[in-house]
Amino acid sequence: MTDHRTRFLELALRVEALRFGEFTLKSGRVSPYFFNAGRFDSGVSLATLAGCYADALDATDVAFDLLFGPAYKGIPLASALACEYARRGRDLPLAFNRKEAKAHGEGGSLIGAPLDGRRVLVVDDVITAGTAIREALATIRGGGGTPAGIVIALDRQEIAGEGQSQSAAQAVAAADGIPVVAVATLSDLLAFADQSAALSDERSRLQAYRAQYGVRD
Ligand code: OMP
Repeated sequence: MTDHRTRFLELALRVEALRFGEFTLKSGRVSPYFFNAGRFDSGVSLATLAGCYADALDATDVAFDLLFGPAYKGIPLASALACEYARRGRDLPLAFNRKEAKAHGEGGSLIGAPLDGRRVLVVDDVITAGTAIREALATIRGGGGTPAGIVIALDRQEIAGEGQSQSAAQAVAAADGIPVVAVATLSDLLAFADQSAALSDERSRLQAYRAQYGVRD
């Protein structure tokens, strides 16, 4: 497993962004694990996470010239990634949205650098069925930007619905021609769990969940 995956999974477990138990997801599925990006709640944990995003992106040839963080959880993630790129010598424009459109002041739902004519990278936390990501793509197109890629911390590698063979991330990539880059996937988590005595109890529950809702990669 490449280094940024291991660093990310170790960090996520340490700050309890990755937890095991019984969780009802937005899709209604009951999952034996949950990823809560809100737990990256300090400067060091966010900066370390941003380094993992940047390393995952560096391993691809996705080209972009603006970072977009969808409200709410994408906002600190995209901001931290912009700071990480600045540290690496690249000053990227940054934008995000608010969920409630504002009629007064500057108005509208987009904040930050203008999206017009820009190749936009969506920076978000997790993909399950792809609903949140599709909303972000629509927001970017509505603002005149061209979605050029999506980066997430965790790809849960789940099919969007019954009878489908692609994961939600694969479906978005195929339908929109937009590459999805994940720092880590459920497969990576399973490989990590194989090497970790502390996660030995979780392994079979994760495998059973993947057998029901997941795709093979
Ligand atoms: P989809 O819109 O189905 O892709 O699910 C992504 C969203 O689900 C995230 O933006 C979260 O609101 C939430 N979520 C998590 O945060 N962590 C998980 O491990 C799973 C979910 C989820 O509900 O599927």
